[in-house]
Amino acid sequence: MFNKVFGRREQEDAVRGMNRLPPGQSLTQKFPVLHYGPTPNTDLATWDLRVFGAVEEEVAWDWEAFNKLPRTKLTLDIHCVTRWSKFDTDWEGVSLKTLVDEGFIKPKPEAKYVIQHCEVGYTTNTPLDLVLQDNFLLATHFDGKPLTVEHGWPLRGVIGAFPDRSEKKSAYLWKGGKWLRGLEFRADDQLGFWERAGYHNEADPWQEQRFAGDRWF
Ligand SMILES: Nc1nc2c(c(=O)[nH]1)N[C@H]1C(S)=C(S)[C@@H](COP(=O)(O)O)O[C@H]1N2
Ligand SMILES: [Mo]
Repeated sequence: MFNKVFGRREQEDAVRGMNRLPPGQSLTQKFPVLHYGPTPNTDLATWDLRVFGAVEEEVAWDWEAFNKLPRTKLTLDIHCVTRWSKFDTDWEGVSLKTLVDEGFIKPKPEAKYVIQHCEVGYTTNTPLDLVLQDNFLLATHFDGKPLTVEHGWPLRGVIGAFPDRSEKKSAYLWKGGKWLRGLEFRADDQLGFWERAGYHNEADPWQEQRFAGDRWF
């Protein structure tokens, strides 16, 4: 939606005016790379996505099978807890909501949380009802192209806000795991990597839920 002739400040003022800039965030025109630890060397020949825990049937899709699942495109505003926000980002991949709605995944009645398990040990936890919203995607593509390795190729979780803010809940971007390999459904919550390190468990950018136990930043 933004013409390249507009500078960063003008774009930031525009999204603020549309109530799309969460408190304490600033607009970036770049796409920062942010993660802890090394970038994995993923081999698609041995890659799979494992769905396990509180589900009626555990499944593991290899890359070919994953790419036959129904696909979704969406545009999101994404917000990193380190205070950058990026607007109108285009993603393509597989919607967890679609997988559940169409019976590809059958959560058990007691399933209330999902842990994303990633290469090299990164995890992040979310309530099931959050990742069953339309604004969470298992993404293979960004901006019409396969993800780059540093942004999570071949598969990452992504959560953000719709440009019209019609989502019910949102979360900072750390709640989307890059290099995703597993989805664990659970009855009880279990803190993920940053959540154990003191980040807020809910992570709503509109409430500035950056760190656990703090109110002001
Ligand atoms: N596997 C993994 N996923 C991760 C992280 C990480 O350290 N490891 N960092 C998270 C954080 S804090 C952010 S802001 C986003 C950054 O995504 P990007 O590098 O594509 O901008 O990835 C999230 N997913
Ligand atoms: Mo982040």
